[in-house]
Amino acid sequence: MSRMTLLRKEIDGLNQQLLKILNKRAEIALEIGKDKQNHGYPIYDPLREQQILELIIDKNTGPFTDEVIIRLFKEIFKASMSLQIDNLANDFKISRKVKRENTIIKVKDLYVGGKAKTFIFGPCSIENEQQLTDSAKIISEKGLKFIRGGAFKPRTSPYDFQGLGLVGLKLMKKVTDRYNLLSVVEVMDKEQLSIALPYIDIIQIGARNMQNFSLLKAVGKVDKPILLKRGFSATIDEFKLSAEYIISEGNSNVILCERGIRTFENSTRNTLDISAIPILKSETHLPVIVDVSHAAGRKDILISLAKAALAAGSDGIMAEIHPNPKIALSDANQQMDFSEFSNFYKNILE
Ligand SMILES: [Mn+2]
Repeated sequence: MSRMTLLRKEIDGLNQQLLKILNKRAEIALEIGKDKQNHGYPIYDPLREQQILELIIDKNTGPFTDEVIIRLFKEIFKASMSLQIDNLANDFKISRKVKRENTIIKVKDLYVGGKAKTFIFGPCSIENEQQLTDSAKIISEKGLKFIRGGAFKPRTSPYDFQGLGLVGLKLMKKVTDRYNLLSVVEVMDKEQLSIALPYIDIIQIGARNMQNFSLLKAVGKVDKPILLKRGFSATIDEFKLSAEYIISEGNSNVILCERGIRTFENSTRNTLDISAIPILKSETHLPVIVDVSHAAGRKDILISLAKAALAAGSDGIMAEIHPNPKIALSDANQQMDFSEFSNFYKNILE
């Protein structure tokens, strides 16, 4: 055997040892990660890292320089830390690893997240009895069961229409009773939550409140399903953690709603993140639905977006409709009139 072959054999053997040692080290790091979580300590401990590096450098006799050794070990630390973080995330209550089967949410006699797709249509804001009744009527005529409508509106400007509040909630209750529908209504704070609870069926947490953690904790304590919208600047991981906030308080009936994120693109109001759908479906066990209206901010592409969302695995579609969008008090550009709505619904079912 040549000298080269022998040396290479030796390298192969050392690699095997390194591999074993690295994985042994990773296992211990995972144990430490668990302990840290149990005590509420942060995973990353810069002081400890500094001490480890000093110990190592102290023993370094080369030929690698201290700088190279530090770089190599920092890579090992980084890999261990992401392993610890991934491992802890697997223990989350929303995780598919904790619960393999889909969560199917029962809302009265209906199910969200089961075989049947969920369609939620309705006006952006509840404006008056006629507008809401007309909307409920067409929804009901199509055999649909959910209606959306805002009573408290999170408007970008304080001078825009802020919603009818309690009057709107009472209208919603009246209309859903009459047409046997279930309502989805947003609340923006704990006070609105307690006001709205007797009148509505599904509580919506809007994009702007996705990280309102005290509100998330509050809705985690109620026994009605929550439709949680993704914040327009929130990553998928942040979105998942917001759902975890709700579930960790006891309410496991959370519907995730992708509604577009803010990007440099301005042809649409937001950019619908189709990738979020299969990722959320595979990493969590929760139902995922897609709000195409707020993603697009325009009506002409809604059929394509809804079809794409359903093809990507969405459990349902939400969109805004209005008997006369031109005079709508909010989101006038993106709400479909009833003939557009009929065409939209017919097309997405194909
Ligand atoms: Mn709207």
